Amino acid sequence: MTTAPPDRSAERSPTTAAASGGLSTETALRLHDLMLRSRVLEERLITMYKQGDGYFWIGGPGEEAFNVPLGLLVDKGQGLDHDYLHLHYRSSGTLLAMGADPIDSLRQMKNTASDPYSKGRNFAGHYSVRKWNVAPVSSPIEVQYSIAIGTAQAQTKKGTKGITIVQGGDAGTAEGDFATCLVWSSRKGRELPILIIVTNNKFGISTPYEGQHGESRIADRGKAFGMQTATIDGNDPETSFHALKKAIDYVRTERKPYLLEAMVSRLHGHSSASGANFVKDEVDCLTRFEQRLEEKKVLSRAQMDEMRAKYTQEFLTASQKVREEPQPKAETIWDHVFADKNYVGGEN
Ligand SMILES: Cc1ncc(C[n+]2csc(CCOP(=O)(O)OP(=O)(O)O)c2C)c(N)n1
Repeated sequence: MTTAPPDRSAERSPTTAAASGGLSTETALRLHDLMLRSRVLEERLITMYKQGDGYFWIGGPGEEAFNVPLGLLVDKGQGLDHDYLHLHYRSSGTLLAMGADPIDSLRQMKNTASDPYSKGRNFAGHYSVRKWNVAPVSSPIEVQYSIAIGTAQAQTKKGTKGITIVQGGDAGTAEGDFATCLVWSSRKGRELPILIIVTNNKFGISTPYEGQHGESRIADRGKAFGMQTATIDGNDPETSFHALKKAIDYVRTERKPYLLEAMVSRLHGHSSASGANFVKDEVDCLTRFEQRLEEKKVLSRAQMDEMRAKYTQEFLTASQKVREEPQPKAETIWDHVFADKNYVGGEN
């Protein structure tokens, strides 16, 4: 399968025209293509789960407008000179924007031996890519916030331009790991280059955000630690793109933490545990963005429908291929459990 979104810029009007507020037409098209691709990928994963080609689904429909710009803006690479990503289980848009092959997400859903993220061990959305510094996604929520301190400290010690980016949900910020991250990243004179992201979809599993938080904005908690903070509409790709760029530039240049809260939607509920059906009363970032692109005559409805049909067919074909791929062999059960080398220390 191809990983790079097709370049369709030549099909349309001047490429530098503002397609959507402050975004160039090229960027708007790139964001749209990746958001759509991520959405269709998640729909395929849900279908696979419902057809018995997987045991559990959890993923990112509703977070694309934020997660795709994030993937486009990171400094991708291996080692301390590049950015480290400690993501959560809704980060498919970020991975696709970084150039991940969507078929690999299907492989993880089907738990095939060819799954590059966990070799068939973990369930959907648990990405792990050493060559891009994507640390393994953890099922126990929010632990990534304390793990992220380690890569940020290593980057500081080595004096690199790389930064650490950590992301998790709103409910998990009630846990100690989040507080640990705030404390360790902001010690005076020893600040760490961490972009701390909270994607706030206003729910834990079934616990509503209202009633669980004394603060009205999670980002405000960073102020007590002297951090730069922002709360943004994460359903708007343009807002997200600019806010992420500003935050990433700040952390990279100042070598200090930044707490960014993005309000997002949860478009298929929490996971397969809550049915994974489409939720109609939440803002759909893709629908909203497509309406804007249509109004600005950047893309027609027919073009977008055609793209969706193409991706739907592409992922259906990919899921049929994955169904034929073997599961891990029983004798490999102890493989990939513990690291056999000090990879962070540079052993390869
Ligand atoms: C340490 C831990 N406690 C509880 C759970 C069960 N659990 C899984 S997802 C989830 C909700 C997390 O909500 P939030 O942090 O807001 O992220 P969201 O899933 O909404 O993106 C919970 C409680 C878990 N996986 N790990």
